[in-house]
Amino acid sequence: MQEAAKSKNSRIVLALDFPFEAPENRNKLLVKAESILKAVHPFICAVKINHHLVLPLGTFNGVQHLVEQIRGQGLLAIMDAKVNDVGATNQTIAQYYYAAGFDALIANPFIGWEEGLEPLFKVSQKLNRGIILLCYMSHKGAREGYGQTIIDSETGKKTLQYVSFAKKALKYGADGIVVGATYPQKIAEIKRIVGQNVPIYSPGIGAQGGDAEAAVKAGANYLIVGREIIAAADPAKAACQLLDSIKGV
Ligand code: O7M
Repeated sequence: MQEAAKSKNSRIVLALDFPFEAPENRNKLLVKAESILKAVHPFICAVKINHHLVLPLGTFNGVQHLVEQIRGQGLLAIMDAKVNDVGATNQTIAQYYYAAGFDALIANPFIGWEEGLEPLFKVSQKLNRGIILLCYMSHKGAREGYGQTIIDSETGKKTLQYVSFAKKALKYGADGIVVGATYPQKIAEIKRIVGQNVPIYSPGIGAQGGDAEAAVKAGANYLIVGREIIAAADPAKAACQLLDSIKGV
């Protein structure tokens, strides 16, 4: 990611999400995705694909073609599967996405290490791909899970769930963590824990109310941005303006 961000001079990860299309019209999504990519690729360093495209287009011969185009433009391709199952299942999910060419996968740390994340990290390290873990999500309900106070299973002490996840991301050697741009104070708090060792990916800019400059100032390394760019009348202009707003911050 560092290399891609440096060569593209951008820390924007495009969330290539589109609203629902009737299944019989799903090819429109591919056309839309290709046209956005063509317009926006000079202003971003990576693309994050979610169920919005995998469900209608499928993986092989579907998003795989997009992944090839993304990587062909010097960008990284991240699959936002929010992997959340038992280890053997996680491993198989990862193998399929990596076979389709994805560079990294997003996973949910609530599943824990043993027989959960461990097999996922193993297969990812073996194939030289990355794992990005959720730490504090951007929506309001995040406080019910990521924000709750827990008794840490290792220390027996009271702590906040997201503080525990940030420490675990460091311990596991995660390639990144996700912290909502809607909570810049939490970005700053988590940054103090992970330092420069685990990059922070921050979604929730614009449509969800988060501010790009505030997120970067608080310590976000990368911004995950969807509707602010994709739903704009001129996506390239929107991406360029967003990039300008965080240059030098
Ligand atoms: O910019 P938006 O709001 O149109 O899109 C944000 C994208 O980031 C969308 O793909 C969400 O699924 C994702 N996201 C969040 O919005 N909030 C989170 O807390 C986490 C993610 C995410 O990317 O998780 C990996």
